[in-house]
Amino acid sequence: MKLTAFLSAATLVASASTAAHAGDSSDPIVIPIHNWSSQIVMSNVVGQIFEQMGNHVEYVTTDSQAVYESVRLGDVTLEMEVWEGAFGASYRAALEKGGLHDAGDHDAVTREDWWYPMWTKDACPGLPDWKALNDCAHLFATAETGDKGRYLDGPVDWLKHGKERVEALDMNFTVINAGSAAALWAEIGSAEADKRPVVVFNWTPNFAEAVWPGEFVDFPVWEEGCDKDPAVGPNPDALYDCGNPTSGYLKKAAWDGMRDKWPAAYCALTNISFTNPQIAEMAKMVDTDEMEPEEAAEEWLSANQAVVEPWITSCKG
Ligand code: TMO
Repeated sequence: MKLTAFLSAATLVASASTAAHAGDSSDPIVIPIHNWSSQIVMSNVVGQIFEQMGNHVEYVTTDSQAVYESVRLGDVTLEMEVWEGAFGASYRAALEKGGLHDAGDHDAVTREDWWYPMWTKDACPGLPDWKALNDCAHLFATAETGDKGRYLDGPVDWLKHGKERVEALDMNFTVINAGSAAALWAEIGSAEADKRPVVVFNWTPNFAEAVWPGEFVDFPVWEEGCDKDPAVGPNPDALYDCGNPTSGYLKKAAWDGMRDKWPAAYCALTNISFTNPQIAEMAKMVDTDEMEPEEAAEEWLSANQAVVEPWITSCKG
């Protein structure tokens, strides 16, 4: 295996030892898996790094909002993708209660919001302004939404507050939640043949930007407190009357106990940082190339040895 060759070449695995890092517990590090591809691949990449360091790893599929409570309680050890737009509120709520902490930012800058493939703009040239979108709502009407436009939001656990935003800004749209990320790509794909205008939830970094050129809708600029204080944002009586942050963070979060229980793995976690292109590539391997996430993670690791090595060499327990 290329990965094994790399790791032994880098002398990351102590010769005949199964526990290369004597300081780390032999209990499994519990890594949560959610319902979008980059998170699944990245979590497997990090799990495989930990295993090569001599740790045991267990993956659990969890709700992407409830996970912050699980990390806080130590039932889950970490979270690799804390997206500011989707999860900032749940993450902050857990931080306030105590038990988890910020394990550092990825290099990546993120955005999650209403998005359209570029052909949509031909039919609605005032885009990306949200008021222009609203004036074009009839272009997005379907049998399901009557005379309102259809906005296909993400799965409910990403909690985009799409319905609240539509109300707060008095928009002529009906918000429909997709059952899965795949339903979003199917919606864009089926609109492509006849260049039908569509507006769906999307994010960056993601594989989609390499497949369908497009733009995010510009909503009233995000201000801190827009989800907590009605006075923040253009509608003085409503929450969620702002877009999501346009240059959001992507954080790692860790259970407070991780530092003492698995010090070497924790050290590596704090060093790990993925870029926008790396994350888009991880998503592409699954969503475009149709690889299994574990396999994508192995391939990503073997192709990125030089990236990974500095994250772990300083962390040999
Ligand atoms: C949480 N997500 C990256 C899918 O917006």
